[in-house]
Amino acid sequence: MSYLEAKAKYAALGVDTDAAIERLKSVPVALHCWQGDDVRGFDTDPTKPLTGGIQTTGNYPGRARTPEELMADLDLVLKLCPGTKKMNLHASYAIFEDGWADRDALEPKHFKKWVDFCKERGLGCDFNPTFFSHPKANGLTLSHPDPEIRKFWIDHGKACIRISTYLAEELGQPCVMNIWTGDGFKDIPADRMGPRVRYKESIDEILSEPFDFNKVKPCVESKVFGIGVEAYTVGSAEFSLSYAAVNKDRCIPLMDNGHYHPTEVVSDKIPALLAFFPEIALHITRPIRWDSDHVVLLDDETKELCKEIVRCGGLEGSVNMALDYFDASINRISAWTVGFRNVQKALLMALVTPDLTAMQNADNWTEIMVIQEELKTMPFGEIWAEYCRVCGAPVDGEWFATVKKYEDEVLSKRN
Ligand code: RNT
Ligand code: ZN
Repeated sequence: MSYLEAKAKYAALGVDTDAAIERLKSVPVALHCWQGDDVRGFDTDPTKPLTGGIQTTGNYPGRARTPEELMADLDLVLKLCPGTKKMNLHASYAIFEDGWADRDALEPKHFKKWVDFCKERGLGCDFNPTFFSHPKANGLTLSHPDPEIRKFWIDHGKACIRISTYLAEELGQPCVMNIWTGDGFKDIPADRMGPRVRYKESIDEILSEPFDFNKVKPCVESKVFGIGVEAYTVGSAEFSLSYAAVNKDRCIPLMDNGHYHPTEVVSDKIPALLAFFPEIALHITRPIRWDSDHVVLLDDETKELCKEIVRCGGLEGSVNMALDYFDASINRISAWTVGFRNVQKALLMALVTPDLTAMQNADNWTEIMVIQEELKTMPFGEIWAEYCRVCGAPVDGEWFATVKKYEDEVLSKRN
């Protein structure tokens, strides 16, 4: 079957596939730099383990060890993925050209090379303060009872606001700045309230750093639990959502679909939040039994998530999309590419799904079921292939050989 034949099939359902392709092409999705090096970054000892309740597992050869290697790897991923990409950096990816600086002393100049990278490729850039993998991040950061430790991390947050402003201004696109900490306890706390009050006050202080909300979009990301912090998470769902609701003029809520109880789904939470917030942010990942951060697949929940984004008008700017996963057990370029392409696929699939709202309102559930089931065997692959061609990206079946070649020629030479 050709694209034209597939297009006609969708047209019979009232779907304009050309318009869907055209729409998706310009929607930015943020690509996380941290898949390339197992979330190690460049500012601390790379032999030290990740802390803060997150973990990468696996030891596949070829991890990027330097900014140059990470950028080269990213370049290949950018080429292999259709659609509009935006970079997503962590503060720990600072590049020190004239001496190391600790997290509380980071400056825009430490991200100049990333700005050059983004400019040359026409990319915007999102940003994340890094409240983990650091000697001062031992269990608690922004909610720590010691005012000096708290101040260190507040200063880090403020530095990150200034860096986010720099990224937004240099690149001419808003910078989503996500605040996530792994603050929490392994076992039943004696005091659940204290850390939360301190966390709230610390975020207040960070956000007292002046910024333009049209350029810098601070988010708070919630979490249910992390490895080593199983009993209590300071920035729980209720805490983070309430914080964002009360501070709507300068903060937006971020949902990571690995951060909820296993039967909860973020797809359903998107319209719930958009009924109250003009803007939300997402970390798209794949949890297996816990926040395992596996590569995003084209599974039912990814499709449903993207369907809600599209249905709720999220492509018009109310949903800031970012990927967030890290698998160290497979080729990292492939991990990045499969996940990014899958999000694009799920979004395109949603765009070529007929809107059945009128049927729902007429209580026509029988027909909704019939159509939804039949949609599953529509020739979507042809629409996807056309999208890849329009974007100048390889179609399915055409990109993996490039990754293999890069593995042989470049990645396998790293130790
Ligand atoms: C951790 C959060 C957080 C991180 C990144 C590296 O559970 O999902 O977003 O994955 O900031
Ligand atoms: Zn996340």
